[in-house]
Amino acid sequence: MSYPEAKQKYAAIGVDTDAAIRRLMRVPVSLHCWQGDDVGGFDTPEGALSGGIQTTGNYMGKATTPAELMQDIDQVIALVPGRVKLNLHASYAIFDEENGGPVDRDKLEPKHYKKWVEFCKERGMGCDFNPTFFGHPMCDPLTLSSPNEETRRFWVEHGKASVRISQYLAEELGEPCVMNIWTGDGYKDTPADRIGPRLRYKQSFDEILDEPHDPKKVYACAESKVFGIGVESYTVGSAEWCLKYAATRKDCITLMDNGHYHPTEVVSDKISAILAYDEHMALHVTRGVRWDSDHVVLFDDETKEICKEIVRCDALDRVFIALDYFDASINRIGAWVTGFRNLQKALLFALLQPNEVLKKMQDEGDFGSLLAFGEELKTFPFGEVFDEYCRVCGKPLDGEWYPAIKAYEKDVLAKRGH
Ligand code: RNT
Ligand code: ZN
Repeated sequence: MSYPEAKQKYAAIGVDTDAAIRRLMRVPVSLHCWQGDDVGGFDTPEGALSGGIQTTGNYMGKATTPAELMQDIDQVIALVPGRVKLNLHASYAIFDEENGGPVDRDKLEPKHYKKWVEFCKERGMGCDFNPTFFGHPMCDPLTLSSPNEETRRFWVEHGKASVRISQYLAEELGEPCVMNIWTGDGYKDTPADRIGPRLRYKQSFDEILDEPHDPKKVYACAESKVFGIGVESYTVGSAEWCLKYAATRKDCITLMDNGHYHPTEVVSDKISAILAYDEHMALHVTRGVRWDSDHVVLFDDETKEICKEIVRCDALDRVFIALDYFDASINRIGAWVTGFRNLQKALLFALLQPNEVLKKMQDEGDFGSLLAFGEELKTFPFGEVFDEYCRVCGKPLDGEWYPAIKAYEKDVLAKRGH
């Protein structure tokens, strides 16, 4: 089937495929820099990840310098359709002689991200930011909820520095910066005091967000989690804590990571609940597999359902979409591109649903038709429309891009010697 034929099939059910393609081209999706180097960063000597997250695998050619990571990100950008925004962690600070050399996380400044700003400007991208509350000797193991005041202060200062850096990124790049606060604070075993850490966490968040900033430029988020590896029994920033915290402040929104809930809970069902109250929310799109919350995103039912919800709520401008996964067991760039393309597919698929017709069936109580039609929509000629989307974006179609990954592996990754 050709694209014009597919277009006609969709037109027959009232869906304009060209309009869907045009709409999707304007939706920014935040590309997480941390898939390129197993969440390593550049600001501390290589050590174990902490905070309940872990990468597994040791595939060749991981990026170990800013130049390598930038080169890899360019390779990803070359192979994905859609509008890319960069997502940085504070640990990706670039220190050099020009900016005075290394500083600790509580002393980070905008100048340590100047090279990233240049990188984004050259590519016409915005940039999101994340303070990094893990993989550092000052995790005791708690950070913002630590009973040790010296530890807590260090991390609050890191948070405040991150607000200033986020404001700088937004101003330099002319696109809002989503600044996400996630920590792995919690305990392996049942704690004796659950409220103490949560009260200190609240105080720390308040101190960080009281750092002057423009909430139309910096969208601060609180990301919750249910448990992490080594942090199985208690998480300070639980779902309830983060929802309630975001509700207390006009300058904080909810970030939901779909790998951070109980196995039968779905984020797709939570989006409309948040949007009924809040103008904005943010997502980390990922895939949970048993204990791991960070497998490569697939074009699977839940990813589709999340995207359908964003579209059906007419909220493509209200929900900040970011990716969050890290797989070190396969070609990292192939993993990055696969997940990004799958999210683009899910968004396009959502934009190609005859949502008004389906809604009418629901409102009229015609659930038999809704079920039958919903199933038929799954076998519409979606692949042709996705091909056309890639063509319009000037990017390789499915079936055309993996050879570039193989060539890059041979020409670049294999020569890195690790
Ligand atoms: C961890 C959280 C968090 C991190 C990134 C690196 O469980 O999902 O968002 O993955 O900040
Ligand atoms: Zn996340």
